[in-house]
Amino acid sequence: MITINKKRFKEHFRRKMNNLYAQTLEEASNEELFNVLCYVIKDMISKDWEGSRIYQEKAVFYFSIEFLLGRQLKSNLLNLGFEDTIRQGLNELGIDLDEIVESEPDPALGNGGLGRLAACFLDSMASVGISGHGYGIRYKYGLFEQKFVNNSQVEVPDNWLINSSYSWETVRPNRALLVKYEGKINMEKDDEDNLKVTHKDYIPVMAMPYDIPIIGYGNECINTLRIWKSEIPTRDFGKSSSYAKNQAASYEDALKYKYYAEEISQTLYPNDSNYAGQLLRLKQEYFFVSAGIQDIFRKCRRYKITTQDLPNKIAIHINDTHPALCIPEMMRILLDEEGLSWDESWNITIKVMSYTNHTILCEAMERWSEDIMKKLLPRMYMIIEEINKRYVNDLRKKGYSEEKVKRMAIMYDGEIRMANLCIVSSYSINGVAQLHTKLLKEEVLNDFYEEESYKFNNKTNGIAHRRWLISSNPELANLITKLIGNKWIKDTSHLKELEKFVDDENVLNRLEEIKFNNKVKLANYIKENNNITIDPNSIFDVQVKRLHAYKRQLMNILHVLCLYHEILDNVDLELDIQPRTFIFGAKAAPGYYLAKCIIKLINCVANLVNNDPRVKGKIKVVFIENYGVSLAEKIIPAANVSEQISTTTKEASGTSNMKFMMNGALTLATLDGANVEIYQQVGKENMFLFGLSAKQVLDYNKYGGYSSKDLYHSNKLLKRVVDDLVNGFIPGLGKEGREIYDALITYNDEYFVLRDIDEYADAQQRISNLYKDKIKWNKMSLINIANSGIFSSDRTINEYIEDIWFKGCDEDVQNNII
Ligand code: C3B
Repeated sequence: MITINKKRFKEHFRRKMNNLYAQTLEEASNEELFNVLCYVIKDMISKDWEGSRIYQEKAVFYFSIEFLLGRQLKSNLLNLGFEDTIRQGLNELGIDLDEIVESEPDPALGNGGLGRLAACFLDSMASVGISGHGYGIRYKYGLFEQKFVNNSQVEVPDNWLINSSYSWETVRPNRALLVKYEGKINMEKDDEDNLKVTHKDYIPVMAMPYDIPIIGYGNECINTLRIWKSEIPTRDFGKSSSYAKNQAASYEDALKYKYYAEEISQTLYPNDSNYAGQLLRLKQEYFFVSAGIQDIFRKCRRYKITTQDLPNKIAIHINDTHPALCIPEMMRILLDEEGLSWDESWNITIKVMSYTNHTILCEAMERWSEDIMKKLLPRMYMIIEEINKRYVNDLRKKGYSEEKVKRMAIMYDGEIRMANLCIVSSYSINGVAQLHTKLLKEEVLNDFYEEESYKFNNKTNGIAHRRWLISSNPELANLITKLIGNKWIKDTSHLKELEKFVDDENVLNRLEEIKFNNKVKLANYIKENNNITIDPNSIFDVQVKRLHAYKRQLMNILHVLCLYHEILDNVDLELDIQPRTFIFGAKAAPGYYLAKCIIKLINCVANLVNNDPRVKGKIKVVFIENYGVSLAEKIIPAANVSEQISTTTKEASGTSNMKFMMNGALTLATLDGANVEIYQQVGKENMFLFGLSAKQVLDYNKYGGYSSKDLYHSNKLLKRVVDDLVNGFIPGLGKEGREIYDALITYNDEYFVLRDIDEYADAQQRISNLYKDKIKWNKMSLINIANSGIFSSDRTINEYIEDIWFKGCDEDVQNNII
């Protein structure tokens, strides 16, 4: 058990400051104080961290191209149970823990939902106490920092490794590995007629591991997130390749080579749910996959795990298709290094791999050109080709039509479809919410589902409630513990016991007071950073997530424009409008023009509305710059309304919906993604539902019949706000307005904004009416909190463990192995 003693902590802290910086505490900056505290904590956990690396049980390796960790200090202190002692100790040294917390860099090694989910899963794997580790990339630059210049988004590099290092990480040069690109594959038979495969003339890149400890809550489990940095190989490694030797010949070539290697882990691709197909991305994907799989084999050899025993000892999880090359890379090692036959290698691989699909958006599906794969990763290409050949043969033997075979093939028309590769080569395929999984089974992956239905399952996403409630909303967490004890911290199903207090006015008032306090804190932040004064008595109506047309921030802002017109039209009547603050936070992918136009629109409408005295502060619009994990922790606890308004069928799950609910916000939603499951928990009387059903959207997509133009011409209010986009009504909005207008009218409104906006406005009106009845509102808020327990990622991870990782390969899969 890791324990702490205040006196010893203080001594340790002073000593560490002296060791690291040769200075006194008084001379130190907040950043230095953070670094020192971090090293002190690492010293304290080092024994347990070492211990957790010994595998007594099955180990899970979670491969993800993104891990959106957020700051670690507070959540580590919480999980270790050290916060109070350290706070007091530091206090006695004249140091404020909260200031140190704010000076920790926020590693943005992810874009949004997918990366944040991976981070929540790491927290939960450690907290439920399994040996579960992450493999990813140590990007030098994380997701860009967003600035607004003249109302438009400008991207600034996120130089989070200010002094080239991050205090939580430990670099392990003796565990560096080589990843091989390009070159030629030689196949020769040796004297005993065994096939020997060698990779010649490759370009070697060294993968340097950096380990970050992942600390479980209230247990001794400390797992590892290992992220790899790309470098030119050190001399020992260099010897192994003729390439490295030749490159050293000329200084210029050596520089080029350095660039080639280092570029790989230089920057995170800033695309969320959008496939760009660039060569560098494929290099990144193979880079961390190859290093990770080699690392796993090295560990297995060290612990004397035989290849046959691998499926009993390890589980490899492929988080979306970005790490799909895990499959051919594992095959490569089994075939070429371990000398196993194809069938033996395949049998092992398929029993180890599981895969999660995170989206049904067509534009997000990875498809690599065969030519690129062949040139960059010749051995991977060969293995994928063989998997495809066997699979297609098998399908043909079953007598399927050529049409169907074409749809299911891994390789088709010069492209490699990575989702198909994952489906064919894994024993488990899961979606991330009930509706999403249903759509995978019945629509997008229906061919595969009909073929191997037993592989498909659902794992509804979850969130690390320790970070998203206990750490970021301590007042609420304390109230909950006061009311129902602390069992809920380990097992969130206990939150249900809060329902006992649904008629307790004291509790409801306290709930309101806590929300108000959080709103004041957020209002202060917004005043300081955006110089906008907002009223904590107004409804805080929040939409924070990546900017994407399907998420429909556009519908939200068009509705604001409707309200603005209503106020102006009735300026003499003193409309009885419930004061509202519309809060947005969203980054757009730098190349996503429409999304950037929508950002500009929101900013321009904000300026217009906020500065018009006739509005009398009844509505305000705030777009908070640079939304990320740290900001989310401030914004979510302060929200009254959670906007989850995606076009039904398009949002696979959503996770901010769960965070808001757990913090007592009421959800305004379409029945999309995990909103459906929120609805199952609280019923329609405790949330605000509107919009097209999944079936209606699917039918429109299949059979047509939707005309946004007709709606525009038949609905005066709609026509008015859409025309505002192009008639100069919104100062500062130029050609961006036309772009949005075209998306809505000329291109028939792909995401049904105009179709849903009336119902959306009605739902908003219901919200305004209800907010007047504080008791009723607070009751609903309590019911939401009480029923949010199911959305803890501990629940999700336990399901992954039971149904996938520890259960292993189904008999059906085994019987069906091709
Ligand atoms: C996201 C989806 O868009 C969300 O609905 C989902 O909640 C999360 O993944 C987590 O499952 N997603 C993403 O952030 N990036 C992708 N490339 C694909 C999906």
